This record gives sequence, C-alpha cells and structure tokens, in this order.
Amino acid sequence: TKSLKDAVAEIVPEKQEQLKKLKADYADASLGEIKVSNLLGGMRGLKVMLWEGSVLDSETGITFHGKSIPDSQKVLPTGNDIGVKGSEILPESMLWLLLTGKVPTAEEVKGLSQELAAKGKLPSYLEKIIDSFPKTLHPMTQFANAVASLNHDSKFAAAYSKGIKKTEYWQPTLDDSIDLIAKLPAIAARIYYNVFGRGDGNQAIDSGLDLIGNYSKMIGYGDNEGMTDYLRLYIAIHGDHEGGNVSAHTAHLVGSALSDPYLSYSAALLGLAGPLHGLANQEVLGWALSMQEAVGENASDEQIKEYLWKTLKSGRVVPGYGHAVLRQPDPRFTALSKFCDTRPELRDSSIVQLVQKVSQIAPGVLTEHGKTKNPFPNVDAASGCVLYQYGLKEFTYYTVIFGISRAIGALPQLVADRYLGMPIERPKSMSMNALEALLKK
Ligand code: FCX
Repeated sequence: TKSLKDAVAEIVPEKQEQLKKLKADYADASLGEIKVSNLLGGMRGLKVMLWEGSVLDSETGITFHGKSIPDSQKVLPTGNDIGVKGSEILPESMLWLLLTGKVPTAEEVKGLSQELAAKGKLPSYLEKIIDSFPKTLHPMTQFANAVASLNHDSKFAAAYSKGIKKTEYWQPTLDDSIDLIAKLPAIAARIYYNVFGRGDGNQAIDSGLDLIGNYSKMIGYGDNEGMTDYLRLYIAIHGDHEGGNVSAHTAHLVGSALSDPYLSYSAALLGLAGPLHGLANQEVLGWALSMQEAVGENASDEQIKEYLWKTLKSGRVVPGYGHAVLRQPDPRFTALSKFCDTRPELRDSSIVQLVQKVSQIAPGVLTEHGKTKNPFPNVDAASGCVLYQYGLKEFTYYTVIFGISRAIGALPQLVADRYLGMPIERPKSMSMNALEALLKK
C-alpha cells in the first residue's frame, strides 16, 4: 500500500502548477478593498491567506476539500474499517484527506496508523522535561513547552542547517509533522498522568491500535468504546477550520519564518490556550456546572433564561456561543450532538441534557441581547459535557485534547506552504498617527 508521503509526493507537481497558473493569470486581480474597519477590527473578512485543507462558509460551515462533516462521515474510513472497533471517522483518515485532497482506502489508513504507532514513543529527554513541570502549571503550558522541546530532533532544522534545497523543504517538514502527530497522544497522556494521577504512567503503545485508540488507552479509557469513538470523532472534525483562526494562523505565521513544525505548532498551542479560542471548552463546562448548581437538575426554560441574562449582565460572554465567521449553528456542534443522541449513556445524562437545552434557549437570549453577530452554539458548547459524562472531569485538561486535534489541520498546511514555496508573512501595520496622515491626504 501507498504511504502518506508517497500520496503527498503525487499531488505536489499539480499543486505547484496550479499556483504558477494563479500567479500568471491573476496576480493583479483585486480581492476587495481594505477599510479602516478591517484594520481596527481584527482583519475580519479580508481574504489574505492561502489555506488548502478547508474552507469555512458563514452559512454552511466547514468543508474539507469540498466535503462537509456529514459527507466526510460517509466516506472516510472508521475504526471498523481497519479492524479496531468503532464507527466514527479516524483522525488518520482526516489527516490523509487534508494533506492530499483524496479519500484514503482502509489499507492506507491502517498503514498510517501503524506508522504513527511505531513513531509514538517519547524520547527519554522529553519524558524528563515533562516530569519536571510543576503540577500546578496549566496543562496547555506544559503541552506547548513539550512540543517545542521536540525541535531537538527536527529533521527539517537539521536539513536546513546542512543547506537543503528549497524545493525539498516539504519532505522533512512532512517527516517532522508525522512524527509530531504520532507523539502528541503520549505527550498529552503523560501530562494527564503527572497532573491528575490518572491513566498509564508509561504511555505504552499497542502497535495494533489506531492513534486515538492508543491515546484513549493511555488516559485510562481503553475499555470504553463510547469514549474512544467520541475522541476519534471530536479530534477528526475539530482538526481544521480554515486558516484565519488563532491557532491555525499562528502555526502558518511562525512556520513562514521556516521555524520547524515543532516550534510552529508549539506557538499555535499557546494561541489555542486563550479563553476566546480553544480554552472556551474548559470555560463552557465550568459555566454549565455552575448553572446546574444554581438551577438544579430539572431546570425550567425560564430559569435557564434567567441564568443566561445573569451571565450577560455581569459583563461576561456566554462561552460556547458566537463565532467570528459562522452565522449558523456550528456543524461540528451538530455532529457532536448527534453522537450524544445515539448513545444511551449520553442521552440520559443530566449535564448533556442541560447543555442541549441551553442550545435551544441561548440563541433567543443572545439575539435579544443584541451584541453578538452569531447567537448560535459553536463546537465548544458541546465538547466538554461529553468528556465530563464519560468521567474525564478535569476540565483544565480539555483544551489539550483540542490541541491534539488542531495538529491534523495546521501541520498539513505547513507542508503545503513548503512545497508551494510560500514566503515569510509580513503584513503592513500602521500607527494611528500614520493612518490619520494617510486618510487626510
Ligand atoms: N456572549 C456574549 N457576548 C458575545 C458573545 C457571547 N457568546 N459572542 C460575541 N459577543 C459580543 C462580543 O463580545 C462583542 O462585544 P463588544 O462589541 O462589546 O466587544 C460583540 O458581541 C460582537 O462580537 P462578534 O463580532 O459577534 O464576535 P467576534 O468575532 O468578535 O468574536 C468569539 C467571536 C467566538 C470570540 C465570540 O463570539 C466569543 O467571545 N464567544 C464566546 C467564547 C467562545 O465560545 N469561543 C470559542 C470560539 C470557537 F469555536 C473556537 O475558536 O474554539
């Protein structure tokens, strides 16, 4: 069977040709004007970045090389397809799709799973670094530090210092990316063990298991099919959300300086650790549990409304709601909610039921409040309550799981950046005085 590297090598010439043609035919074509409001408003809506894996439509949500989440669920190989139990998308299948634009066969995914298992063990220097972190250091800070430390063994950094040709950059970038994705579960599991004392302290890897089958086992859920398959689904559909979000953009920006994949992705994780981005899933659960404590288990719609207003009136955001691009309910939220509906252990859970009830009521309250451009739930509204129900109750750890996922989207773009020869990113900034002088001219 074909390796992932062979599959990427196959598409490189056509992608390079496509870029050449775009430059030749359209280099001077306009993609719209830049307004002062764009400069002052976090660059919303400006089409200024190339991102190959996925495109986000404000109404219909994310598509991965043209495939929606339900499309992907129909065609991408699952655990059952490769001989490990489970009916949800394997993150390996999504990684293959994002890197190549092609749907892999079950054999190709199985081969990739085996490659990842073979590369998953942590070097002992890294284990020592992770073990030296104080337990009180936030798991995301530990995660980003550990990922950056792997730059010690970067093939890209080594090849660059030896003078590798620019046309070959993508190959060690892909090697590093696969190596990093292979090691993320063991890094995340070791942090979990050190901070919370749960799971397997040695992060043993079973060569017959898929990436997340192994991760689930390492954090103590190897026998829980529901949790393992949920983790696969969550990690697969959460991987890529086009290029402008903080974590993806950071990986691309830092990578544009030819920092290797470990350094680039470590920077992305630090962006993911912000409460308006990845940390929202930690925030949502804390907020939902406080609501449950305040309103009790069988809260009425009125009680939930009151609680939402209390949050808004105290000047806080309702975590898990709103989005910088989306203007409809997030299809990732919908996919996770559907997963809950198919599983009795989740369907009957009071916290899952509360979160689902809030998702019906909050859009009305947020619309009446009148500030947010999107009153609907985003992915973070649903993700944490499922982990909680399955007994993973340490919510400062939740964003680490998001951090395993985002690598599957951000690293493929880094590979594309290298085979497309993308330049160092360097937008123009303005001071307020310079802006006024320009506008008054
Ligand atoms: N609750 C209350 N107010 C909200 C809100 C919410 N959930 N979402 C947006 N608003 C407010 C904003 O704070 C802003 O107020 P301001 O004018 O006083 O500054 C106003 O509505 C307009 O914001 P809007 O343009 O709709 O949203 P932005 O693009 O600026 O921000 C995020 C998007 C996602 C950051 C925002 O909706 C938010 O803070 N949501 C809550 C946190 C969250 O769930 N983040 C996760 C997002 C995502 F899925 C991810 O990255 O993981």
